[in-house]
Amino acid sequence: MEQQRKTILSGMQPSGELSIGHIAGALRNWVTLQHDFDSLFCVVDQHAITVQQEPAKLRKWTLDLVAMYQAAGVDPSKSVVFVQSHVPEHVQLAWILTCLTGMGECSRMTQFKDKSERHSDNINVGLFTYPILMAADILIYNADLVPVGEDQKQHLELARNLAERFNHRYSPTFTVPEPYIPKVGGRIMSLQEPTKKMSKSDPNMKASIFLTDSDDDIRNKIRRAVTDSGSDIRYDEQVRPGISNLMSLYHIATDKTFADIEAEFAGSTGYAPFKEAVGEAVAAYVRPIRERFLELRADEDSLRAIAKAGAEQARHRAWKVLRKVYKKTGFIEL
Ligand code: ATP
Ligand code: LTN
Repeated sequence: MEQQRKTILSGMQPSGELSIGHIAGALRNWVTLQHDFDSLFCVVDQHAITVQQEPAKLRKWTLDLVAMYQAAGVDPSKSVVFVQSHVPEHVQLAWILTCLTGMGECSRMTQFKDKSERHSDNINVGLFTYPILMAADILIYNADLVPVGEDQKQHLELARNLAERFNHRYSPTFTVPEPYIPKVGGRIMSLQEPTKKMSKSDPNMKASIFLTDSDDDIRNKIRRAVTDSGSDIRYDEQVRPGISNLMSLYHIATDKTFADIEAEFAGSTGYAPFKEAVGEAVAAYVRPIRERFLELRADEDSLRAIAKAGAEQARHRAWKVLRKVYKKTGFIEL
């Protein structure tokens, strides 16, 4: 008998345009893993409203992500692609998990601390409890593995604790999920401040390479990337965060190892030839993704149809788990 495949789930917020960081940290792995896992990929619009969003932009970015997932290689005939708000069971489970979470557990979250500093005019309760909704996204499908960037590790830890806590308090119910974080590219840094994560919400457009950037934009941004003093190409995240970040991008775009890259540029004078090569390689890597995105994005009916079919499949699965959880919690059946 065929063994049941393990499940993966991941998601991204429709809160801006995706960058090469999203590909490096997450999407690349989704695409590879979808062949061997039962896969669900979600556009987490309910997470996005933890910071203020313009409704029209939120709608646009949600469909952008449905298209971008596919442009990067997610195949909706293999993977379930859906929008979080179409599957209300996530929020329903989140409430139960909220009642199992200590205040201290949420206040320790570094993303909460960062975002509440950046959005000090809107420190809402949703921003605080956000990791509990993320835990619900994962646990409601009994995901085994969650492919994400490094910044999500702490949130995953909470999901694991909540799964164990529920299982212990009631009876074994949830799979305890494992994070799946790439060794290289788990944290792509800003091109302007290489000690800070590259982020879609960075107001400095030169800091991020967006997947819709033109070849020239990409070459120029990499040419102007802030690099460290020195002139040789050597990987050292601590001492040379700028060059190391560009080496990671070069690795993502070409699959060359750090040793190959160091050998390729050994003896070259200054950073310019290296930056040219990185610019060219990243432009060539992003080009087909951008072209495919533009093609897919032009057909909104298809994107909506994919999201609808995905939501139907996701709801079917989510409801089965939620029903069990409701029963164990002591809610009487309607
Ligand atoms: P941002 O701060 O850029 O708006 P985010 O991290 O809040 O982004 P999401 O869109 O939810 O946004 O991130 C989706 C996935 O992409 C997560 O798994 C996250 O870890 C990963 N990711 C985002 N930025 C990077 C990066 N610079 N390097 C590696 N992975 C990243
Ligand atoms: N918290 C993540 C987005 C996210 C997610 C998820 C990732 C929400 N729910 C479930 C993986 C699995 C972020 O901010 N990047």
